[in-house]
Amino acid sequence: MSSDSSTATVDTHGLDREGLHHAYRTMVLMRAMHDRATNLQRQGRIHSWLGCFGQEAAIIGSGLAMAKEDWIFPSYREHAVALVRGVPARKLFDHLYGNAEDNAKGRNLPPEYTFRDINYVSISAPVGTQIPQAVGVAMAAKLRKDPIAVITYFGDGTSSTADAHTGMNFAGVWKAPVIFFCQNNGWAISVPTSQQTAAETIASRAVGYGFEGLRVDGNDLLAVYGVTKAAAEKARLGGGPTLIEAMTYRVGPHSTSDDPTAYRDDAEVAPWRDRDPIAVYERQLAALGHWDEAFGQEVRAWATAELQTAAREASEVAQPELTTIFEEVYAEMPWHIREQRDAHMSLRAATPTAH
Ligand SMILES: Cc1ncc(C[n+]2csc(CCOP(=O)(O)OP(=O)(O)O)c2C)c(N)n1
Ligand SMILES: [Mg+2]
Repeated sequence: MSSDSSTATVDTHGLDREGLHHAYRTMVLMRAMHDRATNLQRQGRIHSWLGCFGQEAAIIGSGLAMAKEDWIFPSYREHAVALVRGVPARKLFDHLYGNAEDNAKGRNLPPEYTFRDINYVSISAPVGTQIPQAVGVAMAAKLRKDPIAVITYFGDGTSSTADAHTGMNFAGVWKAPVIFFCQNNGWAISVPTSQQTAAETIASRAVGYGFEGLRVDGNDLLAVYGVTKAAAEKARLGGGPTLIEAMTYRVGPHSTSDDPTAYRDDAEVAPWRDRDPIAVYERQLAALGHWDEAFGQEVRAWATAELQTAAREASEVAQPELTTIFEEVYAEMPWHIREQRDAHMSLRAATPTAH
């Protein structure tokens, strides 16, 4: 399914000019953030960075399709879903710096963002754990008769985990209002998608779980928006789960610890650069009369300035108090944690320079 401007008409699936531009700004911001955060990591200012270079359409198109009340169970590349749901870039940097204003107070690994006010739930490091969790929340919503949908994101590699099977099987049996959004980006670090499954597509697995599965051009924001919106509406109306396989490509490295030249040929990457999701979307917007080069430049300049300010401000915030590592796991601190905290405090008092 594609709504590229090379086809006769561009279907906006009901998005007005403001919504279209909001998606565009978020895409450009996310792309600029990739460069900014990579540089900060190389300078040793942040610990690590996992970007979504080349996957902005899949992430932002699907995120935009979800309603305010819906719940998001992301993997580690979907921070742009938080941006498109109104989280300021500054909050992403607070997390990357692990400063005192980071929602996780520096206690999570850098891609484990958490934004409670927009129902964006933090992941855990083992891939796939978010999938059964999302199904659980979807089931709870169904039992409570809350008319909401839940979306969970994962990659082609993660589609091979036991958690993916458990989550999808359970959701199919109980008709949970959940969308399984698989970003097939060609790679799971250095393992190609061809080694994940003998099935022709990941989407086809949905048949075995008793619900609908479909593939979408993951580099076409409007196509992704359209199918995700339809899946969310179906879920809210009691129609059960949908598996969406968004065909895209991880143009950048897996993370700042990865060097993809060690395991893939640049000839494989080149065609995807030509199908850059931002360029695809710009052509669509231009065909609708909502984009020209001057507007593109204005948005790029805005994004650069926005990120400079956000990164600077976050870098100036103090580190969290060390005692916060003992807090907020239990509503009331149990004795053994209190003992550890007190031992830690005495040690610090005795050796003030050692942490
Ligand atoms: C259970 C588990 N196994 C292995 C890892 C190490 N690991 C982290 S990311 C990753 C690749 C996942 O690939 P994919 O699901 O395709 O997502 P992508 O990185 O392409 O977005 C692996 C193997 C992990 N975090 N958890
Ligand atoms: Mg992958």
